[in-house]
Amino acid sequence: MIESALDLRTFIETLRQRNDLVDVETVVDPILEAAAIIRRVYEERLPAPLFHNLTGAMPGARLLGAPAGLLRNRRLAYSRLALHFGLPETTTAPELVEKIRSAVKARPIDPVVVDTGPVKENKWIGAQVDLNQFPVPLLHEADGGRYFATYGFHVVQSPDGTWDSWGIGRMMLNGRNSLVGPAMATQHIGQVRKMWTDLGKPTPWAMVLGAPPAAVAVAGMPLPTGVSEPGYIGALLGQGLPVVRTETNGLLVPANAEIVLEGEISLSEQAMEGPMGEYHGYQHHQGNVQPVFHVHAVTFRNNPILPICVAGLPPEENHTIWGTMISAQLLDTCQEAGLPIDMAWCSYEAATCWAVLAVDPVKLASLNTTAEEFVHRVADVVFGSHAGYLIPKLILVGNDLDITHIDEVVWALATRHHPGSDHYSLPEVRAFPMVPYLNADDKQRGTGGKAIINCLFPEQFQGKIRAATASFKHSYPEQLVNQVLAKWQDYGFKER
Ligand SMILES: Cc1cc2nc3c(=O)[nH]c(=O)nc-3n(C[C@H](O)[C@H](O)[C@H](O)COP(=O)(O)O)c2cc1C
Ligand SMILES: [Mn+2]
Repeated sequence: MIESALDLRTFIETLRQRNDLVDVETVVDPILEAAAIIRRVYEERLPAPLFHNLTGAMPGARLLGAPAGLLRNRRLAYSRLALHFGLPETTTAPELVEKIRSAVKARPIDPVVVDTGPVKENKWIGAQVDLNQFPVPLLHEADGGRYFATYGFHVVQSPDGTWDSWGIGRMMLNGRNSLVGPAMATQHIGQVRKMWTDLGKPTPWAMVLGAPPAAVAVAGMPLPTGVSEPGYIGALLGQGLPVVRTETNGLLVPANAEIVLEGEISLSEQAMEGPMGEYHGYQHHQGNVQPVFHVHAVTFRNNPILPICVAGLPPEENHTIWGTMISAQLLDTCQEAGLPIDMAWCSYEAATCWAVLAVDPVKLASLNTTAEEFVHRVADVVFGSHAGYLIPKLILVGNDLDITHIDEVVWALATRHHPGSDHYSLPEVRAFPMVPYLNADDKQRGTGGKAIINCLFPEQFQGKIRAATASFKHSYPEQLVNQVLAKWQDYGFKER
């Protein structure tokens, strides 16, 4: 199954064999119609659509929707996401987080440079470039333009060649050979761009679409500054990713990507971008000016497949990919700092606007700390990190709960959190400006809107419990629980 992590077409074939893909042969308009279908697919948790016939696009060009959408069957809910990492269909959320985090500890494996690959099957250089030939979708009626990239990643390199940064970022069409999109100063693309700008040069840049699924997922992971995503992808897969050089600027890109755009981020040219329906579930009314990206060459596979994410209400890839990758990174950051955290999870239902941290109460008690002191330590560690900066709210709960089950988190919030003493608002902490509830003041100051919501009972800081849980798992002797499970069908129930 590792082949599915390494190649989008193998990934698609695996989904097809699992009946988790619909080949849409009917003519579909990339202007709104494809996106509306994909939106319904996310919300109803249906198989991923592969559109084969798109109005206005060159023959053979295809769109893939909901590449990491969830499934309706609870046992298989994460299977499309898990396939990005070559993991089995029944992989659980904690198993996903553990797999992703395990690579943080592994030695990076550099990509392997090969002479050529499928991405070189077609080449447009200079004046041949015409992005309009691809089925560039309009994703929401109120969007400011058509989005070429919603599930592709930027490739940039620091001028000294020591840091390769691969990061997912949206890109709106700005004509036949240019795009426009954010390069936020706090994201690595913005940091690398500043290094080039300080030298007075435009940033050499490429955008990879239809990359190996594991590579896309890692490009959506806020690894610490200076860490190169390609080496991390190698560590995750246990082998170096095959890469080729671009035609014009010497950057390295996956050899079997579907489409690679290459060129530069202009030094100072800007254009209007957006608005776009976004990950938090809202559509703002106005766009912003953003840097222009010039495309000097395009290489692509025959019958190229452009994967897209139609952002909005969960669950879509900003939750299933971004949220899961952030969860793994937060867990690692907490454990590296010696915090007694067993698990971290950005509940998909919270649209990547909160993370839940599961605290080991035994280790917590051994720290001999107070709630106030502990909360501020967690805030320093998490909100001070590259990944934690993106998340506005943290919820602390005991590890007796499975924090990947939203019903257990809701129960803890309702029953363990004292609104008078357990809510910590942190007005001085740096704000992530995309958070929708921030007000004009917060945005002006660049701080505020962050909180820690403590759902640990005061006794837990002294190693005591206030009350035990009344449930199937907690209220009966273990031996009886096992016996009941073993005899489940004998009682007359159909399933265990
Ligand atoms: C589907 C998807 C879309 C995303 N879109 C954007 C985006 O438009 N802008 C952005 O800054 N981050 C976006 N992200 C999040 C970044 O990819 C993520 O924060 C990543 O860590 C950025 O790379 P960096 O940490 O190397 O800066 C998106 C993530 C996913 C999974
Ligand atoms: Mn990075």
